[in-house]
Formats: sequence, structure tokens, C-alpha cells
Amino acid sequence: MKLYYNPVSSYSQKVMMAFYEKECPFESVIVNLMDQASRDEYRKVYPLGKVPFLDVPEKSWQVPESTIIIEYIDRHFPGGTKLIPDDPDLARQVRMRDRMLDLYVNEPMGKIFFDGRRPEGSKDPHGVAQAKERLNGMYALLEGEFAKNTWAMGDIFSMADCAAAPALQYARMVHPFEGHKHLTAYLGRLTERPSFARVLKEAAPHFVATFGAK
Ligand SMILES: N[C@@H](CCC(=O)N[C@@H](CS)C(=O)NCC(=O)O)C(=O)O
Repeated sequence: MKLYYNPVSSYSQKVMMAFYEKECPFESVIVNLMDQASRDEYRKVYPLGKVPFLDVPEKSWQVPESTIIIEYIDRHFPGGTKLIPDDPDLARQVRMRDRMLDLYVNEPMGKIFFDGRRPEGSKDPHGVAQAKERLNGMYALLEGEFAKNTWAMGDIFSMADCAAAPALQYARMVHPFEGHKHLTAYLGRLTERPSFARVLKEAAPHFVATFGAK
């Protein structure tokens, strides 16, 4: 089983965290998204060029999309943390939170992050303002949730927490949320979680190499 990913990519980190939670072995292939030749080569594997991407040659399966990769390993590898509960109603709630964190935290975070790297004259202030507004809404929603809950699903650690960790870690840098004390405490719990601590440790040397500065 081969995982194509990049250690600093937020969606890759979500999946790496899940692999570490499940103690699931894999062969790693790092895709350098900043290098055109590497991107072109990778498009032969996955024409959309997005990471993460899981190749399971023994089953002739190719699994794109972070959520679907986690669904795959959670079903096929019973070890470690169960990331999607068997109960269908609980599973639906995990998927709902995973979707919201991807679409309304990770995506606007990426918009702000990459807009900041665009040259003057090609920036998109309107899009960035919209992204910040979306994040503000999610911060308010999550602040209420984490006033009551340890993890996204209460006491149960799940795929939704894997989605939350890298998205919030980067969101904190581009649109800080220190005023939201429960959300800040939740990110603190996530960074202490051994799976995410490992993801961050492995990403650190690549961060400077990829983006040039911390
Ligand atoms: N919905 C996808 C999003 C994946 C994604 O956008 N990955 C980014 C890196 S964090 C990427 O590959 N960007 C390069 C590109 O879009 O060409 C998932 O959940 O896996």
C-alpha cells in the first residue's frame, strides 16, 4: 500500500494522523508540490495532481480524497483507534463534522495561506475577506462545541479530529483565534496527541524547504 503525500500539506497531514492512530503500515511517496517536474510526474499517477492519494496494488484500488482514504484504512485495518464508529448515526455525525472542517476550515485557510504567497497585483482581497468570514463562523461554532466536548464527537476521538488538527493548526497562523479559549484548548489537546505530534515533527524540516520560512 503506497501513500502519495506531502508532509506539509494539510490534507496529507489529516491522513498521516489517521495512519498513525491506526498504527497502519504503508509505503510513503513524497510528492513535491512546489516542483513542476515532480507535479508532472505525479499527474501520471493521479491526473488531478492532488495529495493525498492511496494506491493499493494488491486490490487494484486507487483511493483519492483524504476522507475516503481514512474510510478505507478504518474499514480494512482493525488495529489502533477506531476512527469511524460502527453505529450508523454516530458515523453520520463524524462524517458531517469531517465535511464541515474540510470545507469551512481547511479550504478557507488554504485560500488565505496561498493568497498571501501570490505576487502583488494577482491577490484576491474579496476572496480572502470571504474566507475570513467563513472561518469566523466556524470559530464561533467550534468554540461552543468545545466548551462542552473534549473531541469533535465528545469523548470519542474520530476522523473528525484528524480533519480538525492540521486545518486548525494552519488556520491559527493565517487567521488567529486566540480569543476563542475553548477552541485554543482543543488545538492544544490535538497537538499533544502523539499521532499529530509526530505529523508536526515530520513536517517541520519540510516546512522551511517548501515555503522558505516558518
Ligand atoms: N479534497 C481533497 C483536497 C486535497 C488537496 O487539495 N490537497 C492539496 C494539498 S493540501 C493539493 O494537492 N494541492 C495541489 C493542487 O491542488 O494541485 C482531499 O480531501 O484530499
